[in-house]
Amino acid sequence: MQHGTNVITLEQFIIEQEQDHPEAIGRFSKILRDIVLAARMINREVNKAGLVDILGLTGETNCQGERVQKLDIFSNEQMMDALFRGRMVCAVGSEENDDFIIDNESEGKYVVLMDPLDGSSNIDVNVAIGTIFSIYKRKTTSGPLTQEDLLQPGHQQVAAGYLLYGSSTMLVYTTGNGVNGFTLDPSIGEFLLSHPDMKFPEKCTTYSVNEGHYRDFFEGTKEYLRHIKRDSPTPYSARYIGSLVADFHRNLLTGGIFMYPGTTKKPKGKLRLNFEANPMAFIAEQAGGYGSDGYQNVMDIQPTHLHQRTPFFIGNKDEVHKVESYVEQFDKLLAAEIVG
Ligand code: AHM
Ligand code: MG
Repeated sequence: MQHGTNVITLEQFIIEQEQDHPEAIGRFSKILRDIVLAARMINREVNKAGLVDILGLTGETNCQGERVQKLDIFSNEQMMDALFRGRMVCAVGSEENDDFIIDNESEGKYVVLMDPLDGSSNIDVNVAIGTIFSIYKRKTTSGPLTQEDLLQPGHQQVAAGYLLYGSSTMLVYTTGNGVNGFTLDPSIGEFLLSHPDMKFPEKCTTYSVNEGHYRDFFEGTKEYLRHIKRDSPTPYSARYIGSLVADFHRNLLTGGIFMYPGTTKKPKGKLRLNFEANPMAFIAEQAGGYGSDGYQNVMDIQPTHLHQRTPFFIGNKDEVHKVESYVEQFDKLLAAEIVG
């Protein structure tokens, strides 16, 4: 479609997508709008986090025994409120809640999984953080929700995206028709299409991993890391922010691989399959990249519980396949302990 101006707002873009792909987009564009509304509120609080008393620990711990910060709770509440108010969703699974929150009254057909504020250790040091979301359509058509509705493999996602609260605020999302990025123009309060049809650059130039854990990595990961440092004609750059959204986003723009591997202490690593790995893998795939647990596409894993963790390798497709080949060679016998 032709535009008289170069500026396309998110709202205009959504409307055009609905017209061009009515079968693919359907009603979940309403959910996208609800998420963006919540994200604007989160963004506002993130921007003044250093100024107001919302910064700091509540003293509580989340269901996985990790410390919870006030902004996490605020973000979770904003997302929950916006999603349930919109009435398009019947259940939401959040990194901040032990179990799914289910609205039995809702006629909504969608299930949302989210990490309302990812990279929480970076909040109080003014480093980029993000919100990650993943949208599924319920499988059953009526009656109470079943496990089949709630815990679907990632390749069933109908949409996924993230908000990045960085030096500028961005929304990057896919509905299965490529990946598009929007930057918030704070002067008019609108997200504007700034990164149409995002694709990983051909060359992988960066690796991102918390290498402080190197001694605990399994041999396949260690050998891959030795390989890229030893054999690469041009050295890779090491870049690690410690916020998945920010690390992934940089690699998507510049070419790179992000890794959160399993370790001898935590064979399944740290990241969550449903809230972090699957949505990022869907976005990566739509941008020509790939997300793996070292053995398989993470989106092929049938989740068995909401807070399931997985080792995670994501970025340029060939590079992630390269990691898989090292895992295959060195860590094959560990698969039973790690996979799924
Ligand atoms: P969180 O959901 O508690 O914020 O943890 C997830 C974050 C990711 O954004 C990031 O990739 C990872 O934890 C960093 O972990 P580490 O500090 O162990 O390197
Ligand atoms: Mg997280």
